[in-house]
Amino acid sequence: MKLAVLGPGALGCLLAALFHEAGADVSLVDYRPERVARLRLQGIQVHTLEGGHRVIKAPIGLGPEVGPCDLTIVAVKAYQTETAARALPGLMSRGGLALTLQNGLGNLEAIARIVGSQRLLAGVGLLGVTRQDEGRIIYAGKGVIYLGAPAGSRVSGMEVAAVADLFRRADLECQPREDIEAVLWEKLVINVGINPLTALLRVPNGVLLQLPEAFEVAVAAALEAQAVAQAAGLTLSGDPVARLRQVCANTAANRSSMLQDILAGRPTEIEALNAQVAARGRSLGLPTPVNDLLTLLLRAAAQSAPFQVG
Ligand code: KPL
Repeated sequence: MKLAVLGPGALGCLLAALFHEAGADVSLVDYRPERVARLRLQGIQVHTLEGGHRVIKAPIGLGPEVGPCDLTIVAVKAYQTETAARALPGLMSRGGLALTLQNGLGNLEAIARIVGSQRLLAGVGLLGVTRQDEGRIIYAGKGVIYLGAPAGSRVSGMEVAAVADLFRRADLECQPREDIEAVLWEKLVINVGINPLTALLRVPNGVLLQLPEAFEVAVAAALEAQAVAQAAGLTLSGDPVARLRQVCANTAANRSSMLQDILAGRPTEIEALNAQVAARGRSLGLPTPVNDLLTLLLRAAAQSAPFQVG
């Protein structure tokens, strides 16, 4: 099976490196020729928390150089999905699959607008991986990847199982799920609580447990998201507040992806997270004042960067 991983961020680099090490026919795909040249030269550098360090020379190329693949994994930030999806028609072979392993909502729809929904897969990754620099990542913790065929997809259970096997051969725990949309929402419920609060307050995830007011806001955002999911007909498992607490504790030292984006001056994924909850709540007649406000604050935080003092 020929694979492409679209996007040389933290997750994209990790997947390309692990698939390559497992002997898969994989290429990391980027759209910037200068970065492709640099990454080819330096390889993907994977660091672990235990001090491990390896350099993996997985093939890296522009979309047209890589050509049609049986499976293309979309691993770009949510705000890049529209642009990245334009490479998919050239990367998906006839009958090829596209799998989004991105945060938030709206990615499936953006990809389906370009290549349709029949050959789409959705996934949720709970891996701890951080981008340190171009092509340099810290693989902080193994975690499970859930995969499934979302609404509108015609991908069969056997095909999902084959993709899950591919991940397992690359030493990645992977479980097929029939309720993948609920799984996407379960992660979203956590992200809409932790990500904006840690980004606004510039604290690691675990600190939210020591700041009662901040945690209260995170809980309120998560509960609104849970209510929207339920109103949309999804059944989410577990208690969202307990899960929020557990994720803050389990990832205590982690800088959330949104905090990393803010610190690096990059756009954030607020539009795929809290803004999606707010928009979907609005269309269901469900008020989401906390998600509305967090969306505005994160947009304002991004706009205020050039004017900040100190
Ligand atoms: O998914 C995450 C993110 O940072 O985007 C969490 C689970 C909050 C871990 O940092």
